[in-house]
Amino acid sequence: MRMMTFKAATSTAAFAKVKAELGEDAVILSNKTITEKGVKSCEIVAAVDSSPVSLGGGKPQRQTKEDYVESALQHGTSWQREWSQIKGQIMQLMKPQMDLDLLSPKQKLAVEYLEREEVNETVLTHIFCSLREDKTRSIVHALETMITTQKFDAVQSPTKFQAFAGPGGSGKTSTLVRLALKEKKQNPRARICLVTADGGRGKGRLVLKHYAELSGLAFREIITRDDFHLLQKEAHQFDTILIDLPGLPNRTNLAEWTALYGLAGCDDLAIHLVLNPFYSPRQFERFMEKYKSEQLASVIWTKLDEACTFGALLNMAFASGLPVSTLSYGSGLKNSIAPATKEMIWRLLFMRKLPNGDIQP
Ligand SMILES: Nc1nc2c(ncn2[C@@H]2O[C@H](COP(=O)(O)OP(=O)(O)OP(=O)(O)O)[C@@H](O)[C@H]2O)c(=O)[nH]1
Ligand SMILES: [Mg+2]
Repeated sequence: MRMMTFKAATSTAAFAKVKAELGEDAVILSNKTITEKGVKSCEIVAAVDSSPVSLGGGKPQRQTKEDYVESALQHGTSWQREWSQIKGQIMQLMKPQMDLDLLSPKQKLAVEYLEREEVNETVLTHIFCSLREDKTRSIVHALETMITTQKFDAVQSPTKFQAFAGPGGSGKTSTLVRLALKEKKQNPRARICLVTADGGRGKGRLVLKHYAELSGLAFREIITRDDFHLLQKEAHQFDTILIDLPGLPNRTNLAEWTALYGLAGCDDLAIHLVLNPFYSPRQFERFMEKYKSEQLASVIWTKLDEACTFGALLNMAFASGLPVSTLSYGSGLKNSIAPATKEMIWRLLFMRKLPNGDIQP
């Protein structure tokens, strides 16, 4: 057993060091906040079984380029990739049966349109099957059950903690600030607390602190799990607590992160996934895996004004089953966000019309 102590400004940074040094199999033995010269930081003690990996024992052999390729082919196919290969093969088998001439001309046109809008094959197959049952069925009817919307209403929500997760730069901090300011405007007496868990990254923290001070909102910081426990203790003072999560390091997934900071066991927490429509299909697959969590409550789509197609909204809704709560379509904090409705999503999909009425080229 090899045991090591790691110190960093935040748990995220300390955890990244654990993974880099001890690898994926490291076990966390303790995780606490320490204060040195008045500055709070995180200390993690982690251990890993140090028995030799090589079956042959002795000195590990130097790997050649061929070894790397061989090893990638042998071990790189995680169950995800295998599943996506199987899915691809099923789709290939389905394709000859997906004869669009079996649909009415109007239905065929709609399916072809959605294909151009980058709706993926899984979703198209589902739509095709639904339309084939009834030649008079409209495309909107077929799509109706595939996507749901749910307004983000933090103050009215029975869930006190609302966290925002998503890839780096997707618009988490801006969305949180926009929603907080909107809530405050609608309900000036609402007791709103803004929380940054983005300690290591100066910008998001400063933005939140600035808007909290400007709008008379409370501001807190989570550096380690102790801070989240403290926040839970004072939660009764607030109507809603909005938490800005950091973009997670490459190898860390949301479940690991929430476990590390003590958020995972909190049943008073909803996490909203902030995404942009223009990521590649492979990236979406990766995000599905990285951000998988039972605490996920909705998807927030941002940067709609920078997208050319909107098929991703449908693909994600179908794959995750999550409702869409909010749409954002501008870089400013004002007039750039709207609660999602199905009509807005149909207009995005079929007319490329943003919630403010602008048409995307
Ligand atoms: N065009 C456009 N820009 C947006 C939108 N939402 C956010 N942005 C911009 O995207 C950039 C990143 O936004 P942030 O809110 O800082 O993103 P983040 O996810 O918090 O980023 P990290 O904390 O670094 O992971 C900023 O310049 C925002 O102004 C949007 O809907 N449209
Ligand atoms: Mg941020």
